[in-house]
Amino acid sequence: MNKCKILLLYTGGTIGMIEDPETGALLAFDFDHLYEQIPELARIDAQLEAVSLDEPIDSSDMSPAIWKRIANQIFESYNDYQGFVILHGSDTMAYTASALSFMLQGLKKPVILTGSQLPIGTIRTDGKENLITALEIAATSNKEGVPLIQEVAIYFEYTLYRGNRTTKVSANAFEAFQSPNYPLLAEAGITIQYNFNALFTSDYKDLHLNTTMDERVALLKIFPGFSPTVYRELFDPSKVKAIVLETFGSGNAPRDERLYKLIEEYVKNDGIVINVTQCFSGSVDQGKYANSTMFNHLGVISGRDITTEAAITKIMYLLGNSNSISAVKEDFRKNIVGEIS
Ligand code: ASN
Repeated sequence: MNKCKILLLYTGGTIGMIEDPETGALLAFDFDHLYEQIPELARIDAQLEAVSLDEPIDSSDMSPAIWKRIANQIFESYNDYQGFVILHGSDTMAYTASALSFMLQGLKKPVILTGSQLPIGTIRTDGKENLITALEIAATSNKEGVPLIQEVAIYFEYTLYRGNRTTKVSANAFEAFQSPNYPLLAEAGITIQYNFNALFTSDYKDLHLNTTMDERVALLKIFPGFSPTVYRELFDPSKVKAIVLETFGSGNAPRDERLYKLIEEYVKNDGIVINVTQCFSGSVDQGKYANSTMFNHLGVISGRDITTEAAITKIMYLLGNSNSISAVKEDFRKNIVGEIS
């Protein structure tokens, strides 16, 4: 029987890093190093092919330009593989997973990001298990040969998450990710238990590629003592097309006349403001408290239970693909790829 083919894309991250002998700092290393460290890869029940970014990066250097390269690579080789595994640093993995979910719509095959907290060469590395199980999940199909996972997902520490619902929660723990507002897609124990009801399936017949992202977006976190005048420059729609505002609790902000006026003027001139919560879990509910009713009057869009990572990449994607501000606003409210309830 023919083994299924999986494409492994190596972008960098701790998984492939080694210590600089002079400074002790971790540096991204080339892909051969990774292969040498995991001889088990040769025993995986799938035919593995690998490609690497020309220069592997710490994921802190991730950018929309690299998202575009990754998405193009998957789109161009889509028919040749049963699934795709992306090795990626954990720091910005949730952003990349979110961005790819918007760029590649209509997936009928898995795109699974994984990485590690400890380099693959270290004895207690989490990288081996993460990579081997991610590959196994990417190679899994049902009795009819249809891939089980048909979306962008993150596999980390025995757990498979919807990519655009995840957030990095720990810089140290092996359990680096969580998906606070959406159930787990699968858990790996002795067997891999899939949560079939939680898996995404697209209505599209074919894969659609849209890689244009508008980077003229900003992220602003409210805090007690927040002084709106400090941010006056930011509320300039000729420079900043959209602002994701991280507010308190269910979407509340100080009842400050200066903030009200800034947003009012900005929205009147076609700026878009999206309200997301600073809380780890739960949802924005504009109008629940008096301190959020102003957002409804101002035409601020409720991000409901979307993650900040998904909100940023979704608005970049929508602005990149439409010139109509009203269409962008309308589309932001919609659930496009399972990113919002
Ligand atoms: N700095 C690393 C990265 O994101 C962290 C990691 O992969 N654990 O590339």
